[in-house]
Amino acid sequence: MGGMMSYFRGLFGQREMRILILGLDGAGKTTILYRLQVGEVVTTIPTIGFNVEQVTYKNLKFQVWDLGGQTSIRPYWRCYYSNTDAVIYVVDSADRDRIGISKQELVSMLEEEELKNALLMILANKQDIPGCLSVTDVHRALGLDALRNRTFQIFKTSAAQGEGLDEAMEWLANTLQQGR
Ligand code: G3D
Ligand code: MG
Repeated sequence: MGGMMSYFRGLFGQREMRILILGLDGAGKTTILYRLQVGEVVTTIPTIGFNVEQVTYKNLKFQVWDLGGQTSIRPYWRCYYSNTDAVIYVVDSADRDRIGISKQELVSMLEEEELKNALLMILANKQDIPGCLSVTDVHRALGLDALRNRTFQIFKTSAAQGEGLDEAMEWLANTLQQGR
């Protein structure tokens, strides 16, 4: 086992761990999923047509879909929320126009009862793009100071360049292990 999955070593052999990778379209979620390099990504289109990408590695299950857009399909997301151990919330730091929408989506997601015990890891992605929001800007724009009763951490990443993901995954794996 190589790369960043080695951080998760301590979690193998335990019960299934479910990790959701969420954020607006274009944030970099699919890129991150492939960066994990844990095997074949399977795309399914359940019920009324939103893509769910999934990859399973040992007892870790990563699932990805796009937030935002149609509110009519929102209730169907709930089917995927139960037993979630962690949410990786990906933000396009260069998309200043939609950071407000990204915040709204984050806030409504965190109101879901099924996610109340899930860890939250925020990735301020696309840090390689000149003029992007800094990690401090993203922190502020998402209103993270107002978060209560939530274990969370924010990291700056460039999924395209593979930067920052190691450190983030190390935090996630360690924090998941502590709460096990
Ligand atoms: P999504 O799955 O959240 O919708 P994707 O997002 O992973 O499909 O990424 C959307 C686009 O952003 C892709 O470009 C991808 O290569 C790019 N991208 C992802 N992460 C980064 C990053 O850290 N920096 C930069 N500069 N680009 C990134 P295309 O051109 O394929 O649409
Ligand atoms: Mg995608």
